[in-house]
Amino acid sequence: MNLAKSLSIFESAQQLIPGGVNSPVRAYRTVGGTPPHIARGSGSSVWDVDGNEYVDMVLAYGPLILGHGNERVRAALHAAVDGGTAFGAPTEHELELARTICGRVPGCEMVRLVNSGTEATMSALRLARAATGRELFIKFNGCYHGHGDSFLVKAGSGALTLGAPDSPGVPRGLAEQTLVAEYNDLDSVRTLFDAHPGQIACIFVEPVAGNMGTVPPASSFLDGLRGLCDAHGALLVFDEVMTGFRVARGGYQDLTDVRADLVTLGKVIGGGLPIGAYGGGRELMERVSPSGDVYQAGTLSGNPLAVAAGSATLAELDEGRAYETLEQTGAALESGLVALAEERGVPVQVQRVGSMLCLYFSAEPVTRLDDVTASDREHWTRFFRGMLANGVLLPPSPYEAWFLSTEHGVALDRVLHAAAQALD
Ligand code: HOZ
Repeated sequence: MNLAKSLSIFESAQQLIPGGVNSPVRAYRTVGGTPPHIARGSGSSVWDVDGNEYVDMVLAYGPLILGHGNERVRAALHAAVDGGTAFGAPTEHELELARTICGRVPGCEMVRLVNSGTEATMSALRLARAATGRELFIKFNGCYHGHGDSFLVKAGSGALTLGAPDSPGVPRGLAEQTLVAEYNDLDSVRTLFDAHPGQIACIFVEPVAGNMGTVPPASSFLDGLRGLCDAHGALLVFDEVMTGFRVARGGYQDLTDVRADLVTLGKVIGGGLPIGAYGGGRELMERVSPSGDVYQAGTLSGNPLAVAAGSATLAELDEGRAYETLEQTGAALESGLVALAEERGVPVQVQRVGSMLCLYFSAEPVTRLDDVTASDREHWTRFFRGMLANGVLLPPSPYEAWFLSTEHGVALDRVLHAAAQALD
């Protein structure tokens, strides 16, 4: 595969941008080789600057649920650009997006728009601390909630990929306020509550862990967290930056009876533009400034372009059979991958929730970070390279979820053909 132009850009970029990239895993440090520098995308495909085409399973790490260049999203963006790109003043379109979010996410009576998932989680944590008057909180080993200081403790995603789940630069005093439990292990959560009675503000959890691959919650896990929060006066925060509007119309809460006190969102609600949001019950959200005393602000929050792309994306998802299509494509990919691996006698786990999934080289189901790190990473790297050589772009890390869009049905044969080569 010719990547000459990508290589030349990458070499120059490394002189001006740390590692040559604006987010760490993009640098391909753990998989080796030159990251293809992308020139354009359409539907399920992207093309790099050397003209190579790939089926895109990265999809901007989740936002592009409609694929690249959806017509409705493009039209909404053109109209927004023509009307003005930022005002630092409220707009009617923000209200429309807030109405859509609150109309679909269970328990979300009010929502505040911010600029990224990281901002959403930082703000939700501040709110939870203020509302409970407590400072400690629980997160799970291998979960990732953006790069806010409090969350860079046993973090997943790029931090885990690059071997820095606990980052230097996070003040020790702050990191000590972050308690870490094991995903899918209620006893580890119970132990923390027992050790810190009356001091834990909230539990932050990805209802499907998507930053150590794809790890679904065990059947009683989320319910158990709800019970523990209620018993100890703590809040339950679902980080749905990844799962929100992806796994179902109202996010993961549509797939469970468990209700969170606060939900953080991002990715899909911006349709590929920078956005984040946090929402919850009215009483809690009214603590946010200026209705309340919990300060949080942003020059570009509720940005007209992001709001337009997000509203168009959510409107498009509501038409036709978007979630059924995503489920069918996901199920076909899952069964295809499993069959290919079985034919070759390669032990794999394909773990999937709707249109997010991950393939682990492991004989056993993956339920927590230890299982993830015990899977065969060298085999995964060979597989990644084989997929790339055969025209399929996966996230360059065994700890990131793969994503599908409503446009990926037509690309399934290409993905499975590549997988057959990559597994040989
Ligand atoms: N939340 C994204 C997926 N884990 C992050 C992507 C990135 O680190 O660039």
